[in-house]
Amino acid sequence: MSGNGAPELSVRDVGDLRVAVIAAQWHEKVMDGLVEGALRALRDLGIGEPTLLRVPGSWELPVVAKTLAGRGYDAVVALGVVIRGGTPHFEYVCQGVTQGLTRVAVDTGVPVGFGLLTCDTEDQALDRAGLPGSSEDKGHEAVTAALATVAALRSVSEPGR
Ligand code: RBF
Repeated sequence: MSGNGAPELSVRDVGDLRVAVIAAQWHEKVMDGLVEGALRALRDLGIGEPTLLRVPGSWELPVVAKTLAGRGYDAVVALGVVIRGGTPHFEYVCQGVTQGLTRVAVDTGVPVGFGLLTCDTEDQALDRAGLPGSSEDKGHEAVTAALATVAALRSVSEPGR
């Protein structure tokens, strides 16, 4: 799956939202890019004081996302990087995290931005990390998508406005 075809989202009137960003710590340089992209997106959207929480690895993202979703955040954004190694761990970690984050969003109704990179190589991950020279900025995209989803849900919960 490539990033080709990603939409240009326009998100407005979200400056009042409470947003939490959860970031794993494996693959530091890539994570630095993802976190910076996410925080830049939040600044651009007028969200001045997001919560940023660091967790050890991507595996820990769902449990923290679920807890924060239950504490009144309007959106949670999960960032992590998993690089394929020589063991089957890659598949297990990616599936567990993906299914866990899906469950959090669907079970709680709180949009979860999916900023988990699952890559064969570190170079691929760097190319998606929003760093100088990267072709994609997945941290920024994950924030924008989560807030666009909150805005979409708001528009149906207040019909006619
Ligand atoms: N966490 C990541 O965020 N990215 C990785 O690439 C990654 N690779 C791992 C490979 C193995 C073999 C194991 C056991 C764990 C890995 N983790 C990785 C850590 C995982 O997300 C979690 O933090 C730890 O397993 C502790 O629960």
